[in-house]
Amino acid sequence: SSSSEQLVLSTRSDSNKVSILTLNRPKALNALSTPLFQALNAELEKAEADDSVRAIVITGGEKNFAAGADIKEMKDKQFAEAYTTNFLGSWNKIASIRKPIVGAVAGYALGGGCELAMLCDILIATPKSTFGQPEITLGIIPGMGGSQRLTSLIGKQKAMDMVLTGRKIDGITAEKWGLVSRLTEENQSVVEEAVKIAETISGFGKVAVQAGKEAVNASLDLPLEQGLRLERRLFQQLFATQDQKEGMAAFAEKRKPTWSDK
Ligand code: CO8
Repeated sequence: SSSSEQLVLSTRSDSNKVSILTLNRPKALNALSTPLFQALNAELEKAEADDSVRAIVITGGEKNFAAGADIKEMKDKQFAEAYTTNFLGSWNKIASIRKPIVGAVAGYALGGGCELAMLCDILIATPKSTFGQPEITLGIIPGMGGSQRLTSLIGKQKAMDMVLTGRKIDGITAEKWGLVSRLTEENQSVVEEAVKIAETISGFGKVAVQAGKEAVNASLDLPLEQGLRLERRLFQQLFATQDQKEGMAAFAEKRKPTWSDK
């Protein structure tokens, strides 16, 4: 099929190390239909399995990230069907990817779009982008982590404000509140900035990068003492890697390290 029919476009950065996945339903503002999410999951699995891929960028391009779950698809859904087919259950796939994921948000990141953005490990947005959880205006609530991840990112009072009033915030506010890692400057491409960050990560040793992601994510699930124990174990284990020897030798010898990913 031609690329215009593909719901998720898959390209590579110049170095070939970054897999760039672009949501491609521009006419529906990248509304997240089940087929779109199946396509995204398939591309994520491919990127995870491909040794040449060191980091992943998820974006909707320079116009819109995603205006939410596909309302037209959900409109007539019944409880029994939603429950027995585990509607939205597969949307958790992205949380199991071990390679780092950088999200690039321009335009709307609403509802499921905001939740997809929060599932990225690092998030770049334009100052004018729009984040929100407007589900309440549709008679529902967030269904893909919006009530949980949003609260851990921005705190209860602000999360309640967004979830119960449907309040939308711009990228500048989202960055201030901790929902976004970095904002683009005027005239910068949000996708290019995200790829640059993914390239930076791609330049480090694979084992340490995976351990860093695992350790930070553990803090969201574990009580502090268990999280610290997991961090210490991972830290100690990294002394069994060649990359630790190389990284510290290179520092001592005032040269650039050459990572072996071992
Ligand atoms: N679903 C389906 N179609 C959509 C969606 C959507 N979420 N958002 C926009 N579209 C469609 C519009 O229907 C329209 O199609 P058409 O041209 O055929 O009429 C086209 O995209 C362009 O949209 P608009 O004409 O509305 O564009 P505007 O610039 O006037 O407005 C807005 C942009 C403000 C973003 C507006 O489109 C809007 O309010 N969209 C809905 C936002 C929303 O409520 N999102 C939350 C959805 S619920 C949700 O995500 C639940 C999450 C549950 C778990 C996660 C699952 C993914």
